[in-house]
Amino acid sequence: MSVRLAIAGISVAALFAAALPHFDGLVSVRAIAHTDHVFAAGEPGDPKKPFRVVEITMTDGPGTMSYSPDKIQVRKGEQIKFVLKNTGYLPHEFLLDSFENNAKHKIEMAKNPEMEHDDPNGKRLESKKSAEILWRFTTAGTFEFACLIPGHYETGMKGVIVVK
Ligand SMILES: [Cu+2]
Repeated sequence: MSVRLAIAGISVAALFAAALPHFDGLVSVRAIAHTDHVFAAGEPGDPKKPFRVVEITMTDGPGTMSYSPDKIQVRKGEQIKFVLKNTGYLPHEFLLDSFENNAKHKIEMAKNPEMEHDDPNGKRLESKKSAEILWRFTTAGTFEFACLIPGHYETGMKGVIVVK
């Protein structure tokens, strides 16, 4: 009996030892797939602190796709609650990042068009759906929000946020 328990103890330890490196591997692969963030445009907001609401509508029609508004100005340190509404017929996304990160991410999306986003700085919305992102802009600069579903950015789904 005691021998059997000892064997069980060893196998459990071995299982943990084997599982841990795999777990680390999975975490880092996911981080890479979701574009090496450290967020460029600031950080996820704190719902207990004041925020300003900015509603952004995503639309599509014959030969057009856009956000309205597509230019937003915020103060450095300000929190914005983005209320995103997809009034179009297609799915759209809103990814808030640096121009550089969005450009890299766009290449990844071209390889994996069905990549879906539900991140602190990005959402994918089906037609007629809405979602919210609360964000604190901690860094001055010009940032971008974009839909990286193949073809959408080129058709006009991009906008600019100036943080001063
Ligand atoms: Cu789109």
